[in-house]
Formats: sequence, C-alpha cells, structure tokens
Amino acid sequence: MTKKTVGILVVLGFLALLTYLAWMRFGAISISPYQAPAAEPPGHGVVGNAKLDTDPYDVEIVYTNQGFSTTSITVKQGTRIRFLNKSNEEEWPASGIHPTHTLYPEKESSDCLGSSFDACQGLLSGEFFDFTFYYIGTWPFHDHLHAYNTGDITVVQ
Ligand SMILES: [Cu+2]
Repeated sequence: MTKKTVGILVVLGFLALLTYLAWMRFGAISISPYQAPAAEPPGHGVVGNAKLDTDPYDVEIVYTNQGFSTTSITVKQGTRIRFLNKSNEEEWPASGIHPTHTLYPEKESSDCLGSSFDACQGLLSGEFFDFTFYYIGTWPFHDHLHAYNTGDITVVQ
C-alpha cells in the first residue's frame, strides 16, 4: 500500500466513525406521543348549561359583553377551566390561533378543527365549555365568533 492509499483509508474510516456516532446520537431519539391520563378520556372538553351542571372545575373564566374576564392566567397542569358565557351573544372558546385553532398540542380524532381545546359550537348565554389542561406551555385562546377577544393560559408543573 502506498502512503496515499493508507491516507484515503484513514479518512474513510474516520468518516464511517462519524456517521456511526451521529446515528447513535440522533437516530436513537424517539418522541413518545402524548398519553391522556386514564381518568380523563380523550375529547374531554364538555359543553353544558351552568344552571344544570354540578361537575367540578378549578377556575372560571367568564365571557361578558366586554370580552374575557381573564385574559392572562397561570395554572397548574391538570387544571380544569370553565369558560362561562355571560354575554348577550353566542361565544365559542377555542385554542389559538384563529381560524385554524392548531396551537394547543392535544389532538383527537373527534376534534372539529385543529385541537381538542375547542368548544366546537357557539355557547348560548349561561352555557359553558370545560377543558382540562395537561400540556405545559402558554396557550392562546379566543372567541371564535369574535376573534379579536383573546387571552392566554400558561400551564406549569
Ligand atoms: Cu377561531
């Protein structure tokens, strides 16, 4: 073997080692899909009438003729938030961003648009949408029927 051949073999061997190390480092990463907690079935957003409902929730965000009473809030993971319509018009709470509603990462086959955080209908005055937040992060929401009314929920551990 000439010196040149040995040099080429050393370079090829080095490249093969780099490729192997890169595969070990990046090829082994797997992203596990979100698993809904057993107590909370998929598609757990619920629409109801506040006068008839007795289900528990943790935080209430009221919607009035002036918009959302709370436009920025920080809650713990697993907090169930009630969006209650007390305005004179229909209201449709949903994940940002309008109009696709894709920002909240929880997705189910039953979703009407881009995420599970979506009332999927206009709520009459006195009706609510309850939703439990499991994803850590800051999640914009809005009224789909008056999309200039917005807010955000920050979920922490
Ligand atoms: Cu919208």
